[in-house]
Amino acid sequence: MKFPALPYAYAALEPCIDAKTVEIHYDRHYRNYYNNFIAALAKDGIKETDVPKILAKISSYSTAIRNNGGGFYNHLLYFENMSSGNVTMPDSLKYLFTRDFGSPAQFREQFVSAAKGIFGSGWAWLCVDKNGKLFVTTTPNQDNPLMDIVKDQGTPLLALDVWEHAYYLQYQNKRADYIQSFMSIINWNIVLQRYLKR
Ligand code: MN3
Repeated sequence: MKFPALPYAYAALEPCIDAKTVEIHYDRHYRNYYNNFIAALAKDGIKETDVPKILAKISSYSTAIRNNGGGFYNHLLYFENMSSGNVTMPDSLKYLFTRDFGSPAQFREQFVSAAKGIFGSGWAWLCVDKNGKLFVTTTPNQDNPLMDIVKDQGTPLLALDVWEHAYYLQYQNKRADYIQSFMSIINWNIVLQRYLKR
């Protein structure tokens, strides 16, 4: 398992997320989760290398694997589902948002309000459930919707990191502004690909 390359330059998300924040977040926080995950797997002699499979049975693994495996996987999704270009929402996603939330705008409202409502550190998610229905949920710390310990389980399509390290340099306490900026740099093609590949 290699540490994934960042799919764009550090400055690519400016002005929504500044280069220094992306650099520290990717190269220190994310890399630490990756290194600690690999170390925790080795310590417990775990041979399984399929990360979603590990997460799906996280209740039978150590806390170090839960925190760092979650941290690794969540950041993989997060950095991948942002883009420097303005990616327009594919019609098929508009259809799904209309079917399951009422409209793309109503999806957006639910997602933003869920993200704003997280107390402390955590993640906001757009997921798809076993029946193909989309839903919005949140998880604390580095938990995620693949884990067998969370209430709302599903396959993540969109990940938003609301830990302070994701925005504090640029936005300080203004989490709502960071969330609004994030909404304008979503790579909708990746979101759709994840839906189709699930
Ligand atoms: Mn983070």
